[in-house]
Amino acid sequence: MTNVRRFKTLFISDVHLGSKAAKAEFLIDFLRHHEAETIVLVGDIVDGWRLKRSWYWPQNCNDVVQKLLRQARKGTRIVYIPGNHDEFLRAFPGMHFGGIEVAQSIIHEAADGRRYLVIHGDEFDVVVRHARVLAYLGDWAYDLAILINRGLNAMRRQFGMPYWSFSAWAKLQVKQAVNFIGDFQRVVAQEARQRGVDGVICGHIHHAVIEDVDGVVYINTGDWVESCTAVAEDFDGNMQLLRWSRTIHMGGNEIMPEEAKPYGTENRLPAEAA
Ligand SMILES: [Mn+2]
Repeated sequence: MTNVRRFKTLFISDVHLGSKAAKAEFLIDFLRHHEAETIVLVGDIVDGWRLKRSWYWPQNCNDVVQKLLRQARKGTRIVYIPGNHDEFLRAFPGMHFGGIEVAQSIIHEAADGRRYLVIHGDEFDVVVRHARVLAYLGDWAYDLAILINRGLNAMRRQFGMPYWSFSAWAKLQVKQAVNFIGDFQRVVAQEARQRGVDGVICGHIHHAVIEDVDGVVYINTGDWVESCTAVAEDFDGNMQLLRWSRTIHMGGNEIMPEEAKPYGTENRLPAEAA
């Protein structure tokens, strides 16, 4: 029998369904063993860019969608915050489909009263890329860079241009890539501070972690391309990182159970699909 762990909230991002790297089977297995009152999908769940180039949608991608829709029918609140790879959904803020609500970003109030800004994170790509110069120039430059980022994305959408890729850039500029995670964390934490919340929950850079960044709780949900991580809030408002490391033997049906382990803070560079 499967034993199910119940949480107040689950945060999941960067599944990249539609790309061959997506670990859909692992996510289905994870969802079988974890339930929550609310599930927040923190962007890049579907990889629209990949699908546009060539259609790849095996049955297990449907299974993930079905599983989530079934949860919604059973009363789980599901919020979908689009990322840059599923930004086609950004045209529908406030929309509901199959019981799933779409939002640009949300403020999540945890059981302990702490408030978190929940956002995918690509909104700050331009800022992160030029974080060092901007820090030197000051607040006005930050604000301007965020505006430019928004404008560039709108233009790309308009002309059907592919999204500028973080990981491709990070690979080209190895030296900067080393500083990249820290820059991203500081920029996102600064946004949270400006909005007067206690913390931020985001995805995008495929680097799962919970840590204090300049007095803000910085939480990154990681991904289901490599690390298979999610963030769970218990009924007291405690946030924890879950890593789903069960081994699935695809040949037979047997599953080797292994406890979901808290994810360490090992340093690694952003993965392929960010
Ligand atoms: Mn992303």
